[in-house]
Amino acid sequence: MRGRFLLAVFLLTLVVLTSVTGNGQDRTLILYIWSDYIDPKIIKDFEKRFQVRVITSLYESDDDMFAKLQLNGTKQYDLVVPSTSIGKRMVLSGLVRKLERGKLPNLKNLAANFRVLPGGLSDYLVPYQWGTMGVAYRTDRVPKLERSWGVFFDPAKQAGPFVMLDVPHETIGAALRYFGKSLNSTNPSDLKAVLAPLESATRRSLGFVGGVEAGSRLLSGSVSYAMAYGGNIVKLSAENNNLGYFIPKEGSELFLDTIAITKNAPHSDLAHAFINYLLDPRVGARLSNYNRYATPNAAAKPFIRPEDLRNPIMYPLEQDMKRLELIEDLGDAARLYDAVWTRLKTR
Ligand code: N2P
Repeated sequence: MRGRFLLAVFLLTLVVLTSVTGNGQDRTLILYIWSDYIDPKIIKDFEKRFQVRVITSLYESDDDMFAKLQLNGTKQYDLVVPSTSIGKRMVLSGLVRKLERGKLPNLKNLAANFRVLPGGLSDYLVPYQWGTMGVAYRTDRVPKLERSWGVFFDPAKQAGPFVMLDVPHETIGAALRYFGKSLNSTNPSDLKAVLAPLESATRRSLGFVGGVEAGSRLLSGSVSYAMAYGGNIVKLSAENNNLGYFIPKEGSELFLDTIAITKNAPHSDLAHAFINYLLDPRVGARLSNYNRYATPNAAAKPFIRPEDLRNPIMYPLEQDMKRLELIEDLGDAARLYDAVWTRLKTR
């Protein structure tokens, strides 16, 4: 009798405990994110404050993340950080879930121009960071590097060893801009036209690498220039003052990365709590102060390093803005890019 009573008390305690720890969800949160894209201190503080453990898993391109999520990853991860250039496909493929706005009161901190994303995407994606892709180079080696994508795509303009980004839309997009096309072109003849120059660049390059690796290659000096993400180069400049970065005269890419909750997130409540935490003004500032990418969070601006707000690599000047094009979702035309990519990878 006594044993049964104790068992009942034990079970009741268990029920009460699980309900206060969040709808039966265990206290773990699994974040799948681009490498080197969050201040580890943000994670530690969140863990402490919410009494949870955050597990991070890393990727180097939206394409890799998308493929992994399609392979049952929506149960494996709670949060992902897709660029809007793949956001629509993620929604249409059922990889992310609708946000519960009531759990995200800090959405009000977003700057007005980031509050509503086109195509109803704001129901799923929350702006995380924004920035540019361009050319990073060693100022001690190629101080006069021509401000043109030609340094990759025209053999006569090559000025030393280089690497390109291991991300189809970005690298093919750069070639499209060099030939005066939109980096979001879905016209098969544009893609056909850039194939040979891309093949030539691939042969002459030291290969395709992720953004973080591109930075390391520049630091080590194994390449003189590379396609790279601006914020990453600002960050590395603290270690080496021989790094430069520019937006080629033919124009380049502007990106908006977001954070989203996977369709079958095992810890959806915590995932909402994490997004809301990131949107706090001070936490949002910490994110940009670490990553050196621009913030979409208006309330975070007062806490951002003043010299960063003046840094044209992070917040492009008007003249650069004019040459930047938002990288957009290619939809079904992504297949055209994949076909080019396969040709480059299977030479
Ligand atoms: C972070 C890379 C930025 C991602 N390491 C660009 N979409």
